[in-house]
Amino acid sequence: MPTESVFNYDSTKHNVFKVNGTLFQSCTFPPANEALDTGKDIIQLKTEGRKWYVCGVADHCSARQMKLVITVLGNGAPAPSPTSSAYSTVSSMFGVVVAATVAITTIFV
Ligand SMILES: [Cu+2]
Repeated sequence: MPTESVFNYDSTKHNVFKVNGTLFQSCTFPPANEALDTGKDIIQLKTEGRKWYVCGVADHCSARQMKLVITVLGNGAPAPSPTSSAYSTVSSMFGVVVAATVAITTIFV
């Protein structure tokens, strides 16, 4: 069941790091060479559970809450975490489209 998330953003202004929950909370980034920076990054959501993503540019993560949690459900369908405080804030910066097998859902519009 192919499920993927597409991050659309201005690659001159932002990037995307996949991080764990601890790094997410503290806005700590992996090495720069692990950044996704094409402006249209496709991320495979193959395992269930929470996935954390942050922008590693300047203080976007800490100051602008440019961070995102995606919760992949057991049936393979991704769902945005409704409890994420980043939800509405990230929305204006990252345009994220999650394409599932049966539906294309736009979150963070
Ligand atoms: Cu950013």
